[in-house]
Amino acid sequence: MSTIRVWGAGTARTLRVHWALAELGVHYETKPIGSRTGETQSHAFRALSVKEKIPVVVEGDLVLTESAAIVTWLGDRFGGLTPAPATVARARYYEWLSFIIMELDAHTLYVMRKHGDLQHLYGAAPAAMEAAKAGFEKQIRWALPRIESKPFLVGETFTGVDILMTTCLDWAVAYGFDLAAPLNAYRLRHHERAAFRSATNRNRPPPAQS
Ligand SMILES: N[C@@H](CCC(=O)N[C@@H](CS)C(=O)NCC(=O)O)C(=O)O
Repeated sequence: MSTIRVWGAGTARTLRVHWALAELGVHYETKPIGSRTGETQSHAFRALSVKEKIPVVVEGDLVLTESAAIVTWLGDRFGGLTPAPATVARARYYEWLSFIIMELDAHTLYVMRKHGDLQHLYGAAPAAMEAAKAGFEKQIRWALPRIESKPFLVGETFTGVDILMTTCLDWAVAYGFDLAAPLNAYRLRHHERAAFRSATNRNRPPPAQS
């Protein structure tokens, strides 16, 4: 079996991968390169992914990008974090995954990042910022009653979509959203997991060289 190597540290999306591996108890190596450091443009990294984005996971000949795909693959590969294929639980898992990645990550929080903190790269766009904020507030309404009524998003156990949701809710709090109490309680409860704590440590980027 080849050793798994995780490229990337320091962001909510890289945390997802470190957290999944910690939940699964898998030994792995890290290349803790950071975003916006120039390290994603190195020759070595571009040989893996011309997207120039972290996280990336390598195992033998397999090079896998996209945090949600990586978390799901790791769950399937090591037997945990994912419901069995072709079950209703798996359908619900994909429903949550698509919702979180599209409606909370890509269409709203990441738009706010691009036209907020990163506006020197992507341009200032106040109307896009407002629409993204309103979009998050509207979409999270779908999640609220589902999170209010049970401890995990799918079934009776912690799965990969709980990792994705917690990292998005943390991101929303960092952007100043005032989350409804059940959403806040959900994310803080998952912070108590031992795997979250050890993943947070491994997700720390190395100190900047002076
Ligand atoms: N959809 C991708 C997004 C990956 C992404 O945008 N990563 C950012 C950091 S969170 C990145 O590497 N940006 C390029 C850079 O900073 O050089 C995923 O979920 O993995």
